[in-house]
Amino acid sequence: MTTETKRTLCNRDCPDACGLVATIEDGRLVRLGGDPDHPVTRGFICSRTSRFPERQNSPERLLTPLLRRGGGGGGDGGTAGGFTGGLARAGVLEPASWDEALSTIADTLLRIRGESGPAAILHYRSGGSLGLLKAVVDYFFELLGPVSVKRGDICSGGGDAAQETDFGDEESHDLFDLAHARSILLWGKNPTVSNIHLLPFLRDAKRRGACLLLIDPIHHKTEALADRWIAPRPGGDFHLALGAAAVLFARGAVDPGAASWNDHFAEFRALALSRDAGAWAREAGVSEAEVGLVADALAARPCSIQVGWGMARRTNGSAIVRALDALASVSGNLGIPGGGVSYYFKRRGAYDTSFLSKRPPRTLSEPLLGQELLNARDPAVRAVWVTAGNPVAMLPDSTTVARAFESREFVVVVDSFVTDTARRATVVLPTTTLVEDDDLHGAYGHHWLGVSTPVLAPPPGVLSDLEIVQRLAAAVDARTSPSEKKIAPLLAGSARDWKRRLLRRVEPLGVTVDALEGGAKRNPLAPRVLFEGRRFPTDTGRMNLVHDFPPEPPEEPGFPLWLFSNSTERAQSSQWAGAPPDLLPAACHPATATTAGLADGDEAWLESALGRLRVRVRFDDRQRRDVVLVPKGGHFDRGASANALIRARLTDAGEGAAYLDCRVRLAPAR
Ligand SMILES: Nc1nc2c(c(=O)[nH]1)N[C@H]1C(S)=C(S)[C@@H](COP(=O)(O)OP(=O)(O)OC[C@H]3O[C@@H](n4cnc5c(=O)[nH]c(N)nc54)[C@H](O)[C@@H]3O)O[C@H]1N2
Ligand SMILES: Nc1nc2c(c(=O)[nH]1)N[C@H]1C(S)=C(S)[C@@H](COP(=O)(O)OP(=O)(O)OC[C@H]3O[C@@H](n4cnc5c(=O)[nH]c(N)nc54)[C@H](O)[C@@H]3O)O[C@H]1N2
Ligand code: SF4
Ligand SMILES: [Mo]
Repeated sequence: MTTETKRTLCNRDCPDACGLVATIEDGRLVRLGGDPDHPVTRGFICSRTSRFPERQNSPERLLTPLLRRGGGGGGDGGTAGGFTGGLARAGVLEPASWDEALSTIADTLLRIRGESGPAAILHYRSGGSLGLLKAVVDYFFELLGPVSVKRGDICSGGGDAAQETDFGDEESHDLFDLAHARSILLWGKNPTVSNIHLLPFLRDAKRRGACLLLIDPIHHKTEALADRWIAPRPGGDFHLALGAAAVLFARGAVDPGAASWNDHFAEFRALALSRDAGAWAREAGVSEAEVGLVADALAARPCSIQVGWGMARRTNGSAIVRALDALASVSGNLGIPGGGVSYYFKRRGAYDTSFLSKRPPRTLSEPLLGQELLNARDPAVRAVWVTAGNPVAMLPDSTTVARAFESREFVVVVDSFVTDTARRATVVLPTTTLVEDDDLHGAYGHHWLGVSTPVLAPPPGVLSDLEIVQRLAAAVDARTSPSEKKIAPLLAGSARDWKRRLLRRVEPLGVTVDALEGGAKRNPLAPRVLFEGRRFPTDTGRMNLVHDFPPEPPEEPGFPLWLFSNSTERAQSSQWAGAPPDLLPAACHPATATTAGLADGDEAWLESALGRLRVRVRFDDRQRRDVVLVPKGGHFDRGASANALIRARLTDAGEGAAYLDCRVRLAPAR
């Protein structure tokens, strides 16, 4: 038996971008662990990726292209048992050769482009891998078209827009800068599940005596780490933040220079003082003492506000993040070590993707994709290509998304598994997994850059996204007239060549492919102290304080509970470690369940105005009585995706998806 260990980097949609150590026995992946030499990974990884060998070695892994054949008859209803309902799309997905699959794709995309123009094709790319080389797939579609692409961002659109509006830029304090914080506000953030490499920094801070507050309507494991847990009503954070600002103004604890580096200071002050702390507390669903605790933490400078990515997925979510930005600013916590309001790290900031022209093609709103696909005109969307995404399970109003995919003339899905989305495709192309990945990475939770290098060669018949578009480009070129510009030469190059090209900006600073192959390097362009001197890249050079009330989501009579569909340690979005639960677990306060006539362990209906799902009730007496919690990322065809209940609605800015403004009720399943 031969055993070897190899290093690579995790490409998953996760803030941590861990260094990985893979153990290979006789060509088979048997273990994945953390790289002890990576400064943030520190030798440990999450449970979902340590269980990745099961996924890598799964018999369900897709190893050959699939092509839908047989137009007549009903839909195939999926390729395995256990699925609810059939598909509207006729025919069956059957194995095909790459030549046949790529010829079919080239012929069809060129025909649709010729008949309806390139905008009739949509390229939808999501976060299955966050590798920077996926930009080459974008490049292919730009050269073929430009085709239609998505607009907005379901993940962080609301928060991104907030920080760009306030600061003129979006970046976070260095992770290691937390060592200077005297207090830390974990605001809508659950690092125990979704950002585990923040935990050692939080524990260090606690050992130094820093105070840690957790602000989240949901009880979760991170509470064990916090000095206090404050549970506002869902979406009540704008009021909580303004309440804390009111306390700071009333105490005279606002930074005396704040008026000089903030625009709209007077308006913000007037807004904060439009109520007293007690009134703000009532509207936020917390006690006045809790508002005081938040103000105390901010006044104990330096205070670092760590903002979760999930919280802004509300119709007032962008305004909430703006209120936190404002709090950090007026309390004097910007531009100093240990302070800041950290949301997103600029993970692409070091890389040069200027080969993309940024020509604006036709765009469709990502959070509204189902309706947008069904309604687009001049031209209608006839073909969709999906890279690294599972929109049928993961986008809101997934029933409409499913219908939209089933009714497109031509759908290509590139994935390593037959997902809810792939099941609706006309062609499915098998691609590499995270241990076969060959790419370049940044992180949205720290400043370290790295490369993934295949620890295993992909199985025969499996190609990377890069190889797929390179081969498809050749097939397209062979079919276009000699006078038409050829695409393939522009996409040529190995993964390593493309890494080098993307590293052009930081190469002179010592960040080369070779260097990254030796271990992660800090992004040399990332500042040590953000907004030093309190200068901001806005038009005025000053920070822009929020001063308007955000909209409140409409009430939905008959649906008294708020549905949370939060990250779970058992899954990476729709990719489960091990089998997904047969029945979606729904956690709620015992009183909430008994009011609906339900006992612990009962099967129940979870109903929204959009539809219903069968769930299993789990009592949790630490939760608020107005919430129900299910995991993010269940399977749509198994009747286990929360997104079948969630309306497709935009956040107040940034075209994010307001997943969390979902009102539901529980009812006995009879
Ligand atoms: N294990 C695991 N880790 C993941 C992922 C995964 O699927 N599984 N997904 C990855 C991805 S794509 C992303 S974007 C990140 C997401 O990372 P997070 O932002 O940490 O994830 P969420 O669980 O969506 O939300 C975080 C917390 O925000 C809270 N929250 C919701 N609404 C409110 C509110 O109104 N006020 C307050 N104060 N808090 C609120 C939720 O209750 C939750 O505890 O995680 C990444 N990491
Ligand atoms: N209800 C609810 N819904 C949510 C959220 C929520 O909190 N609640 N969170 C939202 C958020 S934050 C996000 S980011 C989205 C995530 O939504 P998606 O990005 O669609 O996430 P995944 O389910 O991980 O699907 C990614 C797919 O990519 C495939 N893949 C992996 N690596 C590669 C690769 O190298 N190439 C290709 N071609 N495919 C690959 C995987 O097998 C997987 O099927 O979900 C959103 N949906
Ligand atoms: S998913 Fe996140 S925590 Fe898990 S190994 Fe990958 S980067 Fe690390
Ligand atoms: Mo995300």
